[in-house]
Amino acid sequence: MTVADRIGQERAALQMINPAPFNAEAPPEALTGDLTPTELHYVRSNFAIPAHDGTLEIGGAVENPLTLTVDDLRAMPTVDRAVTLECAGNGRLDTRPLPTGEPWGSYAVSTARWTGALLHEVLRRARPATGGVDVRFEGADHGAYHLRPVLEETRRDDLTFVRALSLAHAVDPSAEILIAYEMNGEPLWPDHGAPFRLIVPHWYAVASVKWLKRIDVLTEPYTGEFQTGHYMYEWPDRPHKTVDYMRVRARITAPAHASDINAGTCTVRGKAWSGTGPVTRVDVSLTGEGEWLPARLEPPKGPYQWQDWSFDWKATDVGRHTLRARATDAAGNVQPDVPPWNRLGYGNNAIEVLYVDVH
Ligand SMILES: Nc1nc2c(c(=O)[nH]1)N[C@H]1C(S)=C(S)[C@@H](COP(=O)(O)O)O[C@H]1N2
Ligand SMILES: [Mo]
Repeated sequence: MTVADRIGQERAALQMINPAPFNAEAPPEALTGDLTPTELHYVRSNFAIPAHDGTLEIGGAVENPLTLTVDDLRAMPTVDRAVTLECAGNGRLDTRPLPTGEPWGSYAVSTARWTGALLHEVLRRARPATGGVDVRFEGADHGAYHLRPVLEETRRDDLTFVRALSLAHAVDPSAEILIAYEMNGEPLWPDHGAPFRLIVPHWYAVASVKWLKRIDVLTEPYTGEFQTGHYMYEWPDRPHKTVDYMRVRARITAPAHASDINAGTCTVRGKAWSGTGPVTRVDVSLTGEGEWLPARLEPPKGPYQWQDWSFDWKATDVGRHTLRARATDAAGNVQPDVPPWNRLGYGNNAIEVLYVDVH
């Protein structure tokens, strides 16, 4: 089988949003389990899958520059974490006016088990020099790109995908940022960043740089296109702000939208997650407005993964019913009813609404 055939097979079960660069949502069943099988994990790439020579350079303001291979990373202490990744553009299609950017529905979210070395241990070996501020992560992927701001939209013929984190975040052992080389127990697939990628728990997945090629410690704050141009909340009424933590959100996985169910007890189920603390409650509404009823919420199975919730609905009234689910996290964040509009359509965590017909 050719590489192209294999990649085609790996993509077959996804809901395509864009063929090139390939962007695709998970199918609805991907949200039912604790972990999303790799072939059902959403894919978001700004450029085509790049060639990668298998080495990772660590340099910039460090005392001990390094070149690592996947074997070097495997020789370091191994950490294994289930991490929910959500694209900051997930839900963009429901925002009005509709911004430009990939028209994501609500399935650019998945949870995989990622295995790798800890970023803070790699950086410790490289010994950041005093005066370090940010850490820059460069992917091997690049291509033509339309830059922000919109008033002066210009095209760059060849831009590389680069993101940064603060040095304090990057070296914080409790942040557990991974340089992952396995996903669900297998070497990374090409669409998910082979041979290795960053995994930044709790952050919108744009921070989790795929096809990682270089890591540089910087003595000035990083201001690149994917840091301060795109992936910014351009609020109409507030200062612009970089996209960071995943906003609290619940999804309903059963019953399906617009489905027919028999009168009787119907268990409404779903997932809930947040980058700003565990989800502490999920409430369900059966009227489309008004009264909220507490759902059963399962405790987190790990620090970075979505939680299950369920609600036994006595669906005895025949007819059409509107269901909503609303999550709250430990920081007190609650989902809004209406998408919080921003120019590029990021962070839509509005309450999901669906209807079902009881017969
Ligand atoms: N090198 C590189 N890394 C990247 C991207 C990219 O375009 N290039 N996209 C980011 C975005 S916006 C998301 S949502 C996640 C998607 O990861 P996945 O395709 O494994 O689901 O990768 C992030 N890492
Ligand atoms: Mo994303």
